[in-house]
Amino acid sequence: MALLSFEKKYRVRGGTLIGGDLFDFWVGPFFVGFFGVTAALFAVLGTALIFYAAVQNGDYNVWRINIAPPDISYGLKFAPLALGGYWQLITICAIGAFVSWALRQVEICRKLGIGYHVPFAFSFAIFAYVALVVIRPVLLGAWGFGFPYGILSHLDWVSNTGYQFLHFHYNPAHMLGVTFFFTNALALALHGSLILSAANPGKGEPVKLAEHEGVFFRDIVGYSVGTLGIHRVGVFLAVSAAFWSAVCIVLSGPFWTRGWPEWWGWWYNLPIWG
Ligand code: 07D
Ligand code: 07D
Ligand code: U10
Repeated sequence: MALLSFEKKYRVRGGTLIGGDLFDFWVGPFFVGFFGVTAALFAVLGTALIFYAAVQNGDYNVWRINIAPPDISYGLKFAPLALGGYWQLITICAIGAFVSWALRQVEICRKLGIGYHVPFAFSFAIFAYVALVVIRPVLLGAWGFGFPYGILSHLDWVSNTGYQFLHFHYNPAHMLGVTFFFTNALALALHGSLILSAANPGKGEPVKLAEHEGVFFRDIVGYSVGTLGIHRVGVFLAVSAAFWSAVCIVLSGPFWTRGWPEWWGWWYNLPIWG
């Protein structure tokens, strides 16, 4: 079915999670929905707050923007706007926008009658963000442990936080996160190149299909995961990367306070060394 006539067929009311017919319509290509409205409101408000707070700080250069969380001394209380309150409001808007976006994906899946795989996967990114700005700060007892909002300043935070644990590469969950990110790139390189090699041949050559793709990998590594399987591998690798990242930062501080190299002491203490 051509895309446009298909759209006409599926663009009918129903399937919303909340509000019934309210906002159950499209604007141009976009489905609106209740969560489209909340996503837009949170995103516009959050972005406006970032720029307003930046101007209050006297930052007119986008690279220098730095909206810092409150000082640790405020604990888990609200801080005055200029002293971290903006960061707190922006965090609320960001979570509101990301969660609305995920729920809007759910509503569209329901309308289309497809699985919830996309919102499931996106929720891992949201989890990683919430781990950084809510879960870890709450466990440590102060919003001040969140990362500052700024292109360069958030890099300073990552570096400083890493060195507080002496050598962050020794964090075992960080190892898993990094390994999954790398494996994810490997899998996408294999998949992208394999599809192009078969489906986009030179001029005059016939297009090849799944059999060729599968046989290539059976010939070279003795196994093909299959055309559906490679997409399962992809989702698994990608969500695992975000999941172990979230774990690695929640462990750092709330559950492990010394340098990460020290964690590996259990290795030297194994009774097998005699
Ligand atoms: C390509 C999809 C498109 C998304 C883009 C990002 C904004 C921010 C904000 C003006 C892959 C849009 C950016 C809306 C504008 C202001 C105040 C996704 C793609 C193009 N980081 N990070 C970047 C965010 C964290 C780290 C770039 C966000 C953690 C390192 C961009 C978050 C840690 C490096 C950015 C977030 C961390 C970066 C490119 C949230 C651990 C880089 C991002 C909400 C995860 C790289 C100058 C990209 C860079 C970079 C955005 C969180 C580490 C500005 C929105 C605290 C080490 N981060 N980041 O392509 O060049 O993502 O930095 O959690 O080297 Mg970051
Ligand atoms: C948090 C982003 C969520 C985004 C959302 C959506 C918008 C809309 C709009 C485009 C998780 C945002 C959307 C804003 C945009 C439009 C229109 C993703 C998030 C919800 N590290 N490290 C990681 C590596 C070192 C340190 C993760 C590598 C050093 C700390 C990953 C190396 C030290 C933290 C990772 C390396 C150090 C991390 C990041 C190499 C510093 C974290 C990915 C090769 C001296 C962070 C949850 C991630 C983390 C994290 C990789 C080195 C410190 C596994 C490859 C040794 C403190 N590092 N790192 O989490 O786990 O994505 O965060 O050296 O906090 Mg590390
Ligand atoms: C394509 C395609 C298509 C097809 C296809 C294919 C592309 C058209 C037609 C072809 C595809 C395939 C054939 C499949 C390709 C496969 C991949 C790309 C990879 C898939 C990979 C997975 C599914 C799994 C990946 C798993 C990962 C990344 C995690 C594995 C983890 C590790 C190896 C550990 C690394 C981490 C370390 C070292 C840190 C260790 C820390 C911990 C584990 C935590 C705690 C630590 C310990 C307890 C460690 C203790 C350590 C000890 C005891 C040391 C001991 C040491 C010893 C040596 C004994 O397009 O369609 O169809 O077919």
